[in-house]
Amino acid sequence: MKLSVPGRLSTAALVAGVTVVATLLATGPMAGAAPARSSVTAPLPAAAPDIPVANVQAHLSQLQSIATANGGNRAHGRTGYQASLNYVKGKLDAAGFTTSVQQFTSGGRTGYNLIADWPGGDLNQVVMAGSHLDSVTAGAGINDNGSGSAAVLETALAVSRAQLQPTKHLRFAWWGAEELGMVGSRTYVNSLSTANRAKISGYLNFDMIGSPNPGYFVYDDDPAIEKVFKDYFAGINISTEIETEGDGRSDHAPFKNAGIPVGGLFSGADYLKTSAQAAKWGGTVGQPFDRCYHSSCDTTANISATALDRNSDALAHAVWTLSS
Ligand code: DTR
Ligand code: CA
Ligand code: ZN
Ligand code: ZN
Repeated sequence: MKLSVPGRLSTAALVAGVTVVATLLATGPMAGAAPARSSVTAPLPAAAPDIPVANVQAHLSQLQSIATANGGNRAHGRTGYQASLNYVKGKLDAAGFTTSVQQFTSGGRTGYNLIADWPGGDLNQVVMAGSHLDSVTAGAGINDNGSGSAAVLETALAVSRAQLQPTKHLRFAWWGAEELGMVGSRTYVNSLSTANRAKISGYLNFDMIGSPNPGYFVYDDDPAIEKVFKDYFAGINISTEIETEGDGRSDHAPFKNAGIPVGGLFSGADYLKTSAQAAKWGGTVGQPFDRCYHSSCDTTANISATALDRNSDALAHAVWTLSS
């Protein structure tokens, strides 16, 4: 359960507050006394809201239905990927985001990235959160990577519900053709001018965050971003480990190679959970974190709702914190 924290005070409210205090001092019993220091201090950065895991799971159900209706997958260059992108884009357009679709070709097929900007914030300081939307051809790709895509989508929708006014500019992304070698994210980074790359203060990646036999792994590429995630999990008494198997294995790699600070979360793939890990996280020793990795059984049944919930809330916390 997260405490509800009032959102950021608007400037008008702040001015009104100062005006009221000033008026009371000028006319009340304190009149003529040395002016008191303003009792209004700068508002604390608003705390992120709880991300309803039921909402995230509803997105996963939609992605599952899309795969089922499109040959069983949501892979690059197939109709299931296009339908997945249309679903996510429709939610974002309705929520007030400025969306754009970036087209590219890979393996003789056309691929697409979806970029969604939240209007406002300093365009010279852009905080990005992203995930790959494509699956492998073997299946629906619900944990890999519907989980990351749905959590990033629901966090973006939470930004809209809150009408967040962050100091920095927020941009969200859903990448195509990650499974072919981070093709979509590399296309995006390569398309940026040097000046526009420099404006990205951080990129947060979420690829497999609902594994059924979950671990809680935090990317250690940038210490400041890593600390935001580790502090969050410490606050809910969940141990974390440094993510060690993924260097270069997901969409943060092109950003890191361009010198952009990166971070992210991962709940594990085909590696086996050790007894030490099971002692702190529960689950099954000697089994993969996700036994359906890149398989047809990567369906909505292949998700730990607890891991999905915790990682979605950590994602929102990082977005709110790093953009404040
Ligand atoms: N390459 C990702 C899965 C993956 C494997 N190891 C890591 C580490 C960090 C993030 C992702 C991954 C995929 O198959 O999509
Ligand atoms: Ca939650
Ligand atoms: Zn994969
Ligand atoms: Zn993946």
